[in-house]
Amino acid sequence: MAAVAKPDRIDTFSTIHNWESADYEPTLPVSEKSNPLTRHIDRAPASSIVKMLQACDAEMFLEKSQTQYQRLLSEEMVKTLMEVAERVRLILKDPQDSLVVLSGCGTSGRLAFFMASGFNRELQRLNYAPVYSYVIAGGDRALFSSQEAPEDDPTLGALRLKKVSEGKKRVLFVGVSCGLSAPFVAGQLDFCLRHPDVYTPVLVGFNPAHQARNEPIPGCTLTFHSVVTRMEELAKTQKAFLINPGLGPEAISGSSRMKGGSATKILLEVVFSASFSRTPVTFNLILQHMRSYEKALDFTYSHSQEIAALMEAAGRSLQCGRQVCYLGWGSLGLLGLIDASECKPTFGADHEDIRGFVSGGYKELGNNEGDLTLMGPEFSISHDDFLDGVLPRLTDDDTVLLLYSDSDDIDKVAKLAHRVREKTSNIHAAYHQTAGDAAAKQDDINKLCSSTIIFTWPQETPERLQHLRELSTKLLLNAVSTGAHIFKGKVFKNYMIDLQVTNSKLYRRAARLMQKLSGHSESECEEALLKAIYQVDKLSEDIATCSLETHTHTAGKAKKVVPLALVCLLSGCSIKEAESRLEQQPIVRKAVEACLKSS
Ligand code: S6P
Repeated sequence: MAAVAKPDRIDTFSTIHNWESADYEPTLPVSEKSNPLTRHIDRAPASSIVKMLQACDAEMFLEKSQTQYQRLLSEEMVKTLMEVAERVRLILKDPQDSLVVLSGCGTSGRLAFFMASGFNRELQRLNYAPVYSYVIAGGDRALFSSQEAPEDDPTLGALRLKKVSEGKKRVLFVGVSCGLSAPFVAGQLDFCLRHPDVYTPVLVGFNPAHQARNEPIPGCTLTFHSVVTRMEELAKTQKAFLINPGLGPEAISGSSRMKGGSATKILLEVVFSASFSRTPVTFNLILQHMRSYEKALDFTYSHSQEIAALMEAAGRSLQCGRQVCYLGWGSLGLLGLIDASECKPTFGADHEDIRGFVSGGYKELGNNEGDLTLMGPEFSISHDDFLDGVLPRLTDDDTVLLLYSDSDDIDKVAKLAHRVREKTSNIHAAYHQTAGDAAAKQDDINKLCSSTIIFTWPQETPERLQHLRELSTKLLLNAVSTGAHIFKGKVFKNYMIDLQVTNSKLYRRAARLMQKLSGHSESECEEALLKAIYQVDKLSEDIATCSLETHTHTAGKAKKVVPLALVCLLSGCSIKEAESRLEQQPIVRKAVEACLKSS
């Protein structure tokens, strides 16, 4: 990776201090604040969107400032990573009776699966027994589809953890909740704290401890905050660990799949790789490893023009109601599946809008519950499924992106590229190669594609190289899917305007957004939200007294809840009228803007 220029003049430093200052959106934790860097992302051209994303991602690696926030590269953080790596090392020595469990909800759970299966494969390659397990809220169907409701259930979290670790004498539990907010994870951490003879809890998230969610959890005496406070006490004697650096607000407010997901991947890979190393885990080893991700980030964005062009192509497809398909190989393909599945809760997307397919399908994944194909069309994830179900309908209006590297079977990639090219010229590729190893056959694939981003990486150990390529692919896909939805009008300023309202966190976020945009009171906004959820113009006593769980469950069946609620609130019109306005103006941003102007 050659030295790469930083983005021109999005002034990172002045804006950083802006969000870090005590009076910037003071009631919100960092993970929910809006990022000053992306205030106008909804109106920016693709090239500027990419620059904004780069500047936001670069915030992950900024050194500690004078303020309260720990950073990824803070001394304290690196030391904690060293300690956790040592704990993992103990587990590796005793695979029979020990286990590392990774768990989380949504993207955090998907990455738990991604890393547990990746590191188990690595252990097998080195002739060690596998020691990693994962738990995702909602089970394996949540790996590829949006299942937000189980996130609210702490008892379920604890039960799943208990089940997966049955009979083990020593368990290192790594709970990931970017916002320090998911009750599912709080329940698991609490379970660990109540069984310290077996479990050592590690919490990964990206808010300072005092910003952990303090909202009461129905049917339970815990809050996430109360669990974190107990962990802080135990952390003093290394009976629990907190890995919670501040990364700065997400580019799209609250979208923790972006920086939150990237930092989760970086931190855990650094820890698990260090635990494999034959030499003692040193401060510099950890620090250098983290720095290699920073370089990978800069290197990825050195292709910003090509990323912007891809974003535009994907945006055009979504704007005309067509599809974007990621066709990937190995772990890069899995990242495509993950990116695609996140679009539903974030942008209110249909599962057909952006889809991922991975070579080998379930055979390659090794997930707990095996082949899920029969669960419905969302769970058809192999290239064969793509050839059977999607290819026949492809046109030039659909965008196809191949994700592969020099370690994949290039003949197979070429074969699939030929099949796609017969149906659409709108085929693109992101290809990773190692300097000096360029494959001649890859040229044939290039010729079939209207664009190819070639990432040429310097020589590295194969595992580390793979991790860096994965981060690079994640950043690329996050940029493409976020940008494409911005063009489709699913972002207003830097807020997701058509988010799903399918758990308590999303419900609160939606109500807050409505208050912010409309200036109406909390109760007026919540009333409008409920009317949109239940599709009524007047709230009955029954609805008003239902539990939040019932509201979020019902919201799962409705579409465009937040835009409908906003249009009704701002214009005073009925739900029917709001529906017809949104049908006439499917660019949600414009429909809402029109109401804001006339209100
Ligand atoms: C975020 C994504 C969500 C979150 C999930 C868990 O972009 O859509 O699915 O990953 O809500 O969040 P957290 O804060 O517990 O990691």
